[in-house]
Amino acid sequence: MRIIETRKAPNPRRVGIFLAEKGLEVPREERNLMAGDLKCDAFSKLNPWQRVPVLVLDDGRVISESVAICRYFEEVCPEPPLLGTGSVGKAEVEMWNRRMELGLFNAVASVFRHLHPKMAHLEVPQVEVWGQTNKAKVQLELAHLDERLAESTFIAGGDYSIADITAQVAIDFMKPAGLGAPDAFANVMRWHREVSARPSAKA
Ligand SMILES: N[C@@H](CCC(=O)N[C@@H](CS)C(=O)NCC(=O)O)C(=O)O
Repeated sequence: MRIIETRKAPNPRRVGIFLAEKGLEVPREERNLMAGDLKCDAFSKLNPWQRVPVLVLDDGRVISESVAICRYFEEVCPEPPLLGTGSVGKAEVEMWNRRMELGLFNAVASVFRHLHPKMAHLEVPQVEVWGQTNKAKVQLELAHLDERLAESTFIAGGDYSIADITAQVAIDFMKPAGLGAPDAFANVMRWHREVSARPSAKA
C-alpha cells in the first residue's frame, strides 16, 4: 500500500493528519504538483482528475478523494473513531465535515487558486473576481464556525473528528492564500490553538 501525494499541499495534509491521529504509518511517494508531475500519463491512469492524494492498495486498486481515503482507514482501523459513532454521531460528523469542506475549505482554496500567481498554470483560467468573492465567503464561514465553537469543544461536538481536520487545514492554508489568521474570531482561535497543539498537526 502507498499514498501518492504532494506533502505540503492541503488535501494530502488532511489524510496525513488523519493517519497521524490513528497512529498509522503508510509509505508515501512524493510528486511535485507545481512542476506538473500529476499531468503525466502514468499518474493520470491512477487518477484521471490529476489530483492528490491517491491511495494505491496492495492489490492495485486505487482510491482518490481525501475523504474516501479517510473512510477506508476508518474501516480498517476504527480506533480512535474520527468519522463519528452511532447513527446520529456519524451523521453529525458528516454534516460538519461537509460544511467545513464545501464552505470554508473550498472558499480558502478558491482564493488561493484564483488569485495566486503561482497557480496560473494549474487553474486555467484564473478568474480574479471569483477569487475576490471568496475572500468574503471565507469571513462568513469563519463567523458561522465561531458561533459553533462558542458552544462546542470540537466542531462536531465533544470529540475530535475529521471535521476538525478539514477546518484546521483550511485555516492553516489561509496564510499562503494571503488571508492571514482568523484573529477576529476568538472561539476559532481558541479551538485552533488546541488542535494545533496535537502531535498530528505536524503532518
Ligand atoms: N476533492 C479532492 C481534491 C484534491 C486536490 O485538489 N488536490 C490538490 C492538492 S491540495 C491537487 O492535486 N492539485 C493539483 C492541481 O491543481 O493540478 C480531494 O479531496 O482529495
